[in-house]
Amino acid sequence: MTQTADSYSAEDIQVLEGLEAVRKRPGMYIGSTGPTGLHHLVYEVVDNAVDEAMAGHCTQIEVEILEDGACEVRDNGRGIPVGTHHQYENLSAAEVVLTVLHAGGKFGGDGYKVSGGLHGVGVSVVNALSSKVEVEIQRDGKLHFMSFKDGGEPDQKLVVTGETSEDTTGTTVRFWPDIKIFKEGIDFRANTLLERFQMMAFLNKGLEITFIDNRNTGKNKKTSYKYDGGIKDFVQHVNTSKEALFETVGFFQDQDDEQEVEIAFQWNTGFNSDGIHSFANGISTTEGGMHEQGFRTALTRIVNKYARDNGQLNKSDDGLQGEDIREGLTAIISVRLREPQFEGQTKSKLGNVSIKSLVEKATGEHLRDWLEENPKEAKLITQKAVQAARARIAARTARDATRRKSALDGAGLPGKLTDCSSKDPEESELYIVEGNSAGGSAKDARDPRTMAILPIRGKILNVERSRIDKMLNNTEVQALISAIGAGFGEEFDLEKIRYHKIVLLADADVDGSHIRTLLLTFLYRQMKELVLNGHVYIAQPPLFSTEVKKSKIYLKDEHARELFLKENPKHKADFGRLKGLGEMNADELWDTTMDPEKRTLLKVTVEQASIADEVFSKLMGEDVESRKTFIQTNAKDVRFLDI
Ligand code: 0RA
Repeated sequence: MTQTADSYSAEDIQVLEGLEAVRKRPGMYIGSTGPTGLHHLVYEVVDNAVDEAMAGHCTQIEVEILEDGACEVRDNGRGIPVGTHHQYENLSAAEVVLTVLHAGGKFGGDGYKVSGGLHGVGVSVVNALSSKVEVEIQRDGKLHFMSFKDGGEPDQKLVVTGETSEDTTGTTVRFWPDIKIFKEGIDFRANTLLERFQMMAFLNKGLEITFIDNRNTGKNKKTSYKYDGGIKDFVQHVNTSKEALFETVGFFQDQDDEQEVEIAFQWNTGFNSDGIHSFANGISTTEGGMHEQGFRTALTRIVNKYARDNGQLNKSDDGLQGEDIREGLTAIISVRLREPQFEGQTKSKLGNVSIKSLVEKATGEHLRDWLEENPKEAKLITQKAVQAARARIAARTARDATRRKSALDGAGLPGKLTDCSSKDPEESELYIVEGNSAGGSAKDARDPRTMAILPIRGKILNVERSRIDKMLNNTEVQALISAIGAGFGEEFDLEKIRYHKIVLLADADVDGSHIRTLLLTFLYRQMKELVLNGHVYIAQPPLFSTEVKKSKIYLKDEHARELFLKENPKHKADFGRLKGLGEMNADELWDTTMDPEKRTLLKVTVEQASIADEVFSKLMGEDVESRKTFIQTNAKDVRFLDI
């Protein structure tokens, strides 16, 4: 017999009021009701399954996007408990997990090995923000089912629907995000999800996460991640498209009563000195924090000591600086702790002081031992750091020269820049335009009050493959730095940016996309905060043009062309494919691409900095083959872009 929810008890009502609060202010629980918030729903359910894995009860998680756009998450964990809940006599524990805020998986009390962090809001939040939720539980030799509708109203109370073997356990949660809440759309983006699942698989050694996309766009596409080497594999992955300085990936771990740390590291021959990626309870800490500080401090001390003890630094030599030692370093720091404090602008900086001492002590001891045990690698590391120190000193000279030079250029602005008249960065936009002729049109087209134009000629220098001293000699790079006005590298100061929107405007062809990636790489490597804080955009010039009654009209993309054909079935005139921005005059460029009322700009976001790191290296690094393959297979889909 099935029991239907035909009468509400006082408890039911209380529960529904809780979920109603979530529907009233979704932002408070999932950050936003845009794409980011939408994807949080998936993470929330998957995080619960990962908790099961961390507690040693789950080895496989499968996420499937169904044809109708629903998301299904299956795991082989213990299954959500099905018995009566001790506090709510009218409800099963499973119903409590799905309908009571913060009831999550947290009533097990498994010490600090429970996650939480940003996404620990509970599956009930997913229920509150979905138009329908179905849950299947395998536990105690039985199959159970329950469902909810309209943001958590019980549709079908928990019932036994069949039998299963005693030792088969697991949970399936299927949910349909509510379009009334996610007004911008309820379309999951496969790459966003994949990046996160891959990261989770790296951070949870041996856990297999499979993603299946059954929508038209990705018909039955299946991707699995499973890493038996955990974060050692993560380091290897980030370094795939770089040239490793040596084969070995170093690894150590340590813990005290309250917290634990794992670190994997390897150097590559590149020049990037922020290849440290850190995580706390499986959440990416892009702004760093105490765990990173502890690691950096110990790293600098230990490598300096090793270099002195082994004669690579003489008594009279200056010490190696942290950045010298970090040049070419890829390291993953993963910590787990009881109550992570997330601070900073994007709440992605770990504030717990206690973790600093653990990481510093662990790195001090284990890295010292590792260097002693791996003398060949240790020598390569110290030699590279010594060279980096020399380059740093050369760069300082070059930088001073750049500063003097820009001081001579009037207000320090590059001659090629056509600035806007507004001095308010918040409303000011910098268009970086490929080529002088397109630059000319953009200049005529712009709103001179708020839009500045900087034409960039040819290919700017590939920053992934040159040290900073060489980069600074490049005039295009100099112009970019001084136009934006906030410095670069470690000295970059977000407060000083002269424009809140930096818009890349390049042709929709292969050359254009190359330029765009070069610019993105430059901005990501040298002005990371600009990217992380959402100031970088990509303009979308139309792809097609056609004529209607002798007047030219432009169509944004294939979709727009199809729509147009549907509405104008008699249209037989050709569709020209626009090759360059130069084909449009100033009015057309304004109408189609720059007018804030009509344009679409893609905001560049980096979902997972560590994965982006690998992608950038693939695009820009030493390994020509992997770059070619990547550009060929991803030419149209610029990754880590979100609208
Ligand atoms: C509450 C308690 C326990 C597990 C879970 C919830 C749980 C929740 C989800 C959500 C998706 N998959 C899940 N798997 C488990 C602990 C179970 C026990 O103590 O036996």
